[in-house]
Formats: sequence, C-alpha cells, structure tokens
Amino acid sequence: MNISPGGSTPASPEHVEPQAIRRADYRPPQFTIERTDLEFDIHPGDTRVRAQLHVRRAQTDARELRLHGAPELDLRSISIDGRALGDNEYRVDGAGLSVFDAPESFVLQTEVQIEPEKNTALEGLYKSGGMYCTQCEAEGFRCITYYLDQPDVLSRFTTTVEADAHAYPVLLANGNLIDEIESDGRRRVTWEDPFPKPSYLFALVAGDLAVKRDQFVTMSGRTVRLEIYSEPHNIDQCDYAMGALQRSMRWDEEAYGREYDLDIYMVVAVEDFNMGAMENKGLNIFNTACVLADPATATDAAYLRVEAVVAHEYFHNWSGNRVTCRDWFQLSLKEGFTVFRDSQFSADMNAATVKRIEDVAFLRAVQFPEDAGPMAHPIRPDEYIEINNFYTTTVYEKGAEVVRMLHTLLGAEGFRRGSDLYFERHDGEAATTEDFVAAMEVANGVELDQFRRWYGQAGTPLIEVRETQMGADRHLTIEQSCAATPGQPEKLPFHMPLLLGVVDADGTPRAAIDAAVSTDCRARDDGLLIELKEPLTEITLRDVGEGDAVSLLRGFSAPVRLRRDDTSSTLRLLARADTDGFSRWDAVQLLFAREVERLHGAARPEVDADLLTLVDDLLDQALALDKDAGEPLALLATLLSLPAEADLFERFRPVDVHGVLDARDTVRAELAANARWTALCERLHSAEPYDPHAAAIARRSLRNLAFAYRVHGLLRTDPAAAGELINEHYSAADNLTDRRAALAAAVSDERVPDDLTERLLAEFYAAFGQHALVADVWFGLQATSPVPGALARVRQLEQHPAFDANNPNKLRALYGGFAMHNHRSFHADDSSGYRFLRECVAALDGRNPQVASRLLQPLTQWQRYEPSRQRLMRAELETLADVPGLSPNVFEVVSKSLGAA
Ligand code: HT7
Ligand code: ZN
Repeated sequence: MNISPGGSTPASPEHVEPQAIRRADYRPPQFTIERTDLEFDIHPGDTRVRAQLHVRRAQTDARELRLHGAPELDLRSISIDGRALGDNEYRVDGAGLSVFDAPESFVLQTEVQIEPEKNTALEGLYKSGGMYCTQCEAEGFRCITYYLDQPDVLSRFTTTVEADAHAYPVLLANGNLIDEIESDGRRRVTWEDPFPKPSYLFALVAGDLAVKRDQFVTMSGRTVRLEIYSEPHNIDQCDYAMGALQRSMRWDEEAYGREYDLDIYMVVAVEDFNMGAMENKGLNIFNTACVLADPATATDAAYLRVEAVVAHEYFHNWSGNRVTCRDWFQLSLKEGFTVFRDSQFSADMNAATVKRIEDVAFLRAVQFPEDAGPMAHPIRPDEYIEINNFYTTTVYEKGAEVVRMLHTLLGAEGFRRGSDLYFERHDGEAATTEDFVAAMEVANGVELDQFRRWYGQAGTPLIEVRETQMGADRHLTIEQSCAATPGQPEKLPFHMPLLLGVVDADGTPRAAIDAAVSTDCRARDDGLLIELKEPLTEITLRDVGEGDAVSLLRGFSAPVRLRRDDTSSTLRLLARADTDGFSRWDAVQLLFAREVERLHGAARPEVDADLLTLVDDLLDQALALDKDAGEPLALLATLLSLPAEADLFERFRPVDVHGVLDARDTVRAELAANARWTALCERLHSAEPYDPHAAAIARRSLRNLAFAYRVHGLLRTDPAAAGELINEHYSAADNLTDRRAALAAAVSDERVPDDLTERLLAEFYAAFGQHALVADVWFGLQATSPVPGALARVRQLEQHPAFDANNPNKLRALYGGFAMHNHRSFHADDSSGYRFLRECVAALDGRNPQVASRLLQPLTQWQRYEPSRQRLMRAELETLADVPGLSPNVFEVVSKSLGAA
C-alpha cells in the first residue's frame, strides 16, 4: 500500500522543464533537524527506512515544513509526535513532502519502502554485486528517505541496520558502533555519529565483506582503528591503501595540524560507483579502482591514484566534513581546497615536479577547454540545473589552482595561519568560499578584494608578454585579458602571482634578479614573485642581455594561458638549464607543439634539426643518470614525451583533427629514429621485483617511454622485429605497468603484426581478465587503439561477457576510452563515432544519468572543430535533445552546448 500522495497528485516528471537553481536565491533553512534516528530493515525487494527526525523551527514565520524526497519513495506511514497525520495535513509530490502546519519543535516519524536492487543510477541506497551501499552526495539522501537534504542542515545521526545475518554479516554506518545483536537469522547493529553532519555525508554498507585491519596513533596519543573492507577476493589488494591512509593521517597532522576525531576510520571498496570515492564521515566508500592495488592488477599510475584518492578523502574529514559547505555553489570550498591539499601530499610523497607537471597538463587538456566552452562557469557557479554536472575540473582543479595562488601570495606560513583560522572559526559549520578568503585575509592582515574575482569570473585569463631589449636591460610589458564566457561578456583584471627567473645565455640560472617593477614584487629562493593586478604591468630586468632567457610563469604560478614572442633558442635554453622543472617541461612542450603546427600541412615534413639536437641532449642527460636517480629520471620522461593529442588541439582553431594527428605522428617518427632509445631502454632495465616507490616508478616511466619510441622506430624499418620487441617486453614483465606498456605498443599501430596483437590481448585476458579492474584496462586499450576499425571492435566488445553496461568503470573504459581518447576513430569523417556516442548516451540516460551526462562531454566541444565537423557533431546533439524524457543531467549539458539554455 502506498499512502502518498496525501492531498494532491504528483506532476509527471517527464513533462516538467528542469529549472535553474540560483546562488542569489539562497536562504537559510526554515527548519533544522537536531537529531536523526534511522532504521533500515533490509529485505531484498522490500527495504524499509524508518526515520525519526527531531525538527525545530529556525525562522519564526515558518509554518510549512518542506522535505526533499525522490519520486521512488513509497511512503508507508507518517506521524508527528506519535500521531498519524491525516490526508489534509501533508502532501507528497514528485520532489518531496510538505507538512502544512508544523509545530515549533517535534518528532516527525516516517516509514518508506525503497528498492535498492532496482537502483541503477547508483544514487541513494543501491546494490553493487552482493552488497548494499550508499552514495548521498550531492542529493542522493532524498532517494533514501524524506529529509532536508541540503548541506546547511547539520544533524546528529544514529543509524540502525538490520539484515539477513548470513548474507550480510557486515553492517556499517557512520560513527561508532554502539549496539549489535543477532536473533532469528537477522543481524541488527546500531551506529552513532557524535559529529553533526549534513545528509550528503551519510553512509551505510551491508554485505559479506572481508576486512584488513590496522591502526594509527594520533599526535595526541589516541589510537584510531583503521579498517578497509572489500569483497573477499579483493582483500589482498588493500595493503597499499592502508599504508597510504596512515601516511595521509600523519601528513595532515604535520602539514595542517589536523588530527582525526573518531575512534574508527573505515573504507569500503565497491565495484559499481559513479565517481572515484566518497568522504562519508568515518565510512568512506571507494570505487575499487581507487583502493585496490597489487603489482599484477594496478599500474604505477593506479598506485599513485590510490594514494592520492585515499589522501583526498581522508583530508575531507577537515576540509569538507568538520567544515562543510553552506550550499552547493560553494562546492569548490571543500573540493578546490582538498585537491590542493592532496596535490601537496602527493608532491611530498613522490616526484614533486612531475606531480606539478601532470596537474598542469590535466588542467590544460580538460579544464581550459571547459572554461572556453558552453559549460564554462566560475569556480563558484551562479546557477545550475543539475548539481551533479558541476563536479567539474573547474570546481576541482581550477579551484585548487586558486587556493594554490593564495598559498603562493601569502607564503607557506601565511597560508597555514589562514587555514588554522578558517578551521578554528568554522569548525562544525557550513561555510562559504567567502569565509575561506576572509580567514586568509584576517590571519595575514592583507586585503584580497581583487583576488576574490577568481571565485566569480569564469574563463582562462590570457597573459601576453612582450620583451624588448633596451641596452643591457630587458623590458617586459605584461598584459592580462580574459575572453567573454556565457553570461559574462566583460571581465575585470585578476590579481595573480607571476613567478619569474632568468637563465643566462651560458646556461647559468641567475641567483638574484635586479628589477624595476610597476607593481608589488619580492625576491624568493625560486625567483622573483610579481603580483599582477593591472591590465598592464611593466618590468625592467637589469643586466639581462640578448642571449639570456626569461623564465616566465615558473611552477605555473597562475592558471593562465601564456603568450610570448620568444624565440626557439630561448625555449631551448630554458629546456636545458632552467632550475624550475615545470618551466623546462613547458619550454619543450611548446617547442614540440610549434613543430607540430609548422609541419601541419607543410609540403616537406622535415623535423627541425635544433629540436632533434635538444632531444639528443636530453637523452644524453638521461643516459648519464643512475637508474635509481628517481625524480630527475621522472622529469626527463615528461620532457621527452610529446604533448598529448588533446593538448595540441588546444593550440589550433579550428582543429583539423586528422591533420594535427598526422603532424604529431611525423614528429614522433623522427624522434623514434634516435638510436639512443635502445641504449636507454637497456640501461634502465632492472631485475629487481616490482616496487611502487617513487624511484622505481621514475625508472619504469622513462624505460617504457624509451620502449614505445623504440617500437615506433622499428615499425618503420622492420615490423617483425618491432613485434619481437613487444613480445619480449610483454613476456619479461612482472607487473601491470610493463605489461600494459607492451600491450599499448601492440595496439598502437597497424604495422604491428596482427596475430601478435591478437595473441597478446588474448593471453592477457586469459591470465588476468578475472580481475575486473584489469579487464577495464583491456577494454580501454582496445577502445583507444588508433588502428582503423576501432569502432567495430568497441561494438564487439559491448557483447563481451565481461562488459557490464551498468558498471561505470566499464562504461568509462569502453565508451569513455573511445570518445575521449581515440581521436582518430571518434572523429571519423562519416560521423559514425559521434552517432555511436549519442546512441550510448541516450540508452544509458534512463539507467544512470550522472554517467550519461559525463560521457557526453566530447560532443559538447563541437565549436573547436572545422565547420563541416561542427555540423555533424551538432546534429547528434540535436537528435539527443529530441529524445523524450531526458534526465535533467543530460538536458542541461545538451541544451547549454546547443546554446539553448
Ligand atoms: N565528494 C565526492 C564527490 C561526489 C561523488 C562521489 C561518488 C559518487 C558520486 C559523487 N558525487 C559527488 C568525491 C570527492 O570529491 O571527494
Ligand atoms: Zn573531494
């Protein structure tokens, strides 16, 4: 029986045009929920959720209590202070429940029936394999029960879970375990979380799980129990995550003075998960891809990801949970700050410069296009239709860059003073980005008014630098501007740090810089820090002659595009000799990119001799290093890598996809002809067993790069020998990183003998395909293969028994791999790639709108391409827009990218 909808009929969700929610409309809650007591009675097909909400009026004129609730909730009973409500006292509709005349303070009791087994959207309570688990951020709690499902309502939760004792012996929720009993084959446990929290941090898990246990002694001497749960067959892959968790806990104490607060910290690994992981209070839930790691099932990149995500979720305990967000427009308050914190941590644990380079490469390849496209938004957006569409690289990664700039401007100590004050002032509160900036200001006695523009203005600023030689001095004019973005035609100048240095013509980095600057500036160990504020800044660098090179934007001190009229010789000097690793990498990348530009459409595709000499020099530097040298090897691996295809597309307007890829292939072929790759590959060989530490990762990254170039060199002259080399590399591998490198080479070129590629793929699947995450690697490699026929292969793989169209990791590996990383096939001239993606998204939208709208992203970038291609891409978006009953998620992305919203 369903006692809803009370007095009225719910509107059919298909016919309601999704409405935008605006930041300016924020109002404090009318009611608060002081205590939340939940009881889950889990029966497959009939799960009941009983909620007792201790509600108090927060605004004197409030009468109607409006609770959020998804249309799937089946209300079975409702009462206030023990009295059942009559039909005229409440109403249920498609978005929630209203209690018309709510008293000042009362206990609202509801019981709903839900069906987690049918929940394919993976929001709320759902089933992943044999286990029940939850995902409540951002608005999933309303799929579990009627509630004030908004982050500014903080409540103390007690959670009782009851389920079949045999099938679900492990029953977890937030906080500390306070009761457990078993009778009549049912197990019943109660958890109490002493920290008030918003509903998005609620979590529950029920399953037959194995556990890995350890502990951590905090800086004040408390012992915290640490538990990582997974399905039994994965439990041996949880040791690395446990170590990463302990390192994170120690680091947060040392770097930020933050100590863990509960007596237990639990992590649960689940296979079906929409994102990477979730920081629920005391009970993190992780995508298996971000927690499991062993040499056979995780690449080096996966190990680093596990370490970073474990740290990220742990750091949220302070930046997110103890201090949470007032509303979802403030998302970057917790995400930008926490990404910044996890990047500092990863830099401290591993090769710091390479971490910085990877972060910048990702920002440029993904966030810059977003900031220049139809979905561009400030890190603190002004409106959204579907909040899940705003978990973006802008909010996360650009948000982290904004926090990093504060760190640069205030210095490490000033920043720490600011973060201490922020945590002290707002502990236990729902805060805003404004509160964060204000704490930084007050703690440092500075004024950051102009800096605040970073929170409100979208778009990537452009910094244009003109250099003029004036006798013995170099004069720089630095202009900043920012192009219009949707809804923001005009931009005001930003306040940003620009870190610069000088390298003398003979390759000596300048220790001290003598400069006259039209704005605030100060000398630091790593260069001269200039605070850009005006549209135009003038700098005179004394005693900087013709052949000396100015290193601009060291460490990528601000998230900007830099345009400079420098010569190739300046870039080569910086590439060889700058003290700043990022700046060296940036110089080489620019040289490569300019070469691709020059060769694009050139009559004679001959690669510049000076560029090849630079590569020779870098290879000589690599050959001179010890194979355990660590960071310098890792840096050389990044210096010697060609810009990613997506990075190169950023440099062309319009993008001639196939022409750019052809030019990139020409440069790669020329680099691959260098005989030093063979020597390097051999020199970096190691007989040591697999080790996931920084020095070993550095060695493997350069060795596998050398191997890939070697294969490409041989493919031109002797494909059979190239095949032999691939086969050897595969057979000698004792870990997934090397095995994957061999397979990537096997699928990378049509000249690799077919039978070898097929044999290796089959052997790999037979040996490791039973591990879901390795199967994802296998799907991904084939989906991204530039060899003709990739789409047919992807269609075949959709039918493979290991492919599961409801598992986000599989969808990302196969569809995401194809649409985001297989530029040759996705951009096939006959539009087949675009059509395929549109069909996938349309089919998926009804089952999992969050993943569907994310997968759609490559089509939304249509403005970047030539007009004929734009038409084809738009046509698919238009077809999708006509599909009846689109989710708000896909509706928002489609309509904004067609310019209709
Ligand atoms: N705070 C979390 C963001 C999130 C999420 C996680 C899993 C599934 C759906 C989700 N929606 C939002 C993860 C984080 O940034 O730490
Ligand atoms: Zn986060």
